[in-house]
Amino acid sequence: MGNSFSNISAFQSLHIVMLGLDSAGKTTVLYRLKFNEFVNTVPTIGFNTEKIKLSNGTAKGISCHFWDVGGQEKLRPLWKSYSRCTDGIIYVVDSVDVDRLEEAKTELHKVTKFAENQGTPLLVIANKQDLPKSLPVADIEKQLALHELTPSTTYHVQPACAIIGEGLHEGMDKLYEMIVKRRKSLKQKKKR
Ligand SMILES: Nc1nc2c(ncn2[C@@H]2O[C@H](COP(=O)(O)OP(=O)(O)OP(=O)(O)O)[C@@H](O)[C@H]2O)c(=O)[nH]1
Ligand SMILES: [Mg+2]
Repeated sequence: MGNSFSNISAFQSLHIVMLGLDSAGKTTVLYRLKFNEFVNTVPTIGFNTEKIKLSNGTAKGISCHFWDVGGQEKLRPLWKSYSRCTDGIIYVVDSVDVDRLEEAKTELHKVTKFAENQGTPLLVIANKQDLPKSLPVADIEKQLALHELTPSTTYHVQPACAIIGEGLHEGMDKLYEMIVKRRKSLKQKKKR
């Protein structure tokens, strides 16, 4: 009772959208969180959706409705409607795919500029940290130019390996924390 997160009820579902270039690992993250085990994926044509009750960390017990949208170029026009008015955006990046970091940056900045996404908390998952040539989070943060995002966007960059699930619960805790803070500040603004 009474911790700083208690104003989001365990019965309330958070609406989370997961975006990122094709093959970044979004669907692997989704099923890792859902089943707590590795699930072999195929490229997503369209989207996957799952209701997941978080089972660990400070966000334990919180229900999330995840939308995992395919990242192939032809599917990216869908991102706008799927990210509209969500509680949080997860952006998954392949930490080894250095050649496409610029493309990942351009697509991310597009998403955060949509009017409906202003201020939506952002969790960047720097995925595939198990691979030897993976870039560290500081480099990913720099290459994605996260400091250039609109000032109202709060973000966190989480190193992770979706295959074994490392870093995912820490990342969800951070996202949850940002969502709670945003709700509090919106509530206070309404009161004024
Ligand atoms: N080594 C390693 N491979 C990973 C990791 N996460 C995902 N993969 C692999 O990356 C490939 C793509 O993963 P997906 O989860 O299908 O990628 P996606 O982002 O959903 O791709 P689209 O559906 O095309 O947008 C698969 O072969 C995964 O097994 C990770 O942390 N480490
Ligand atoms: Mg997928």
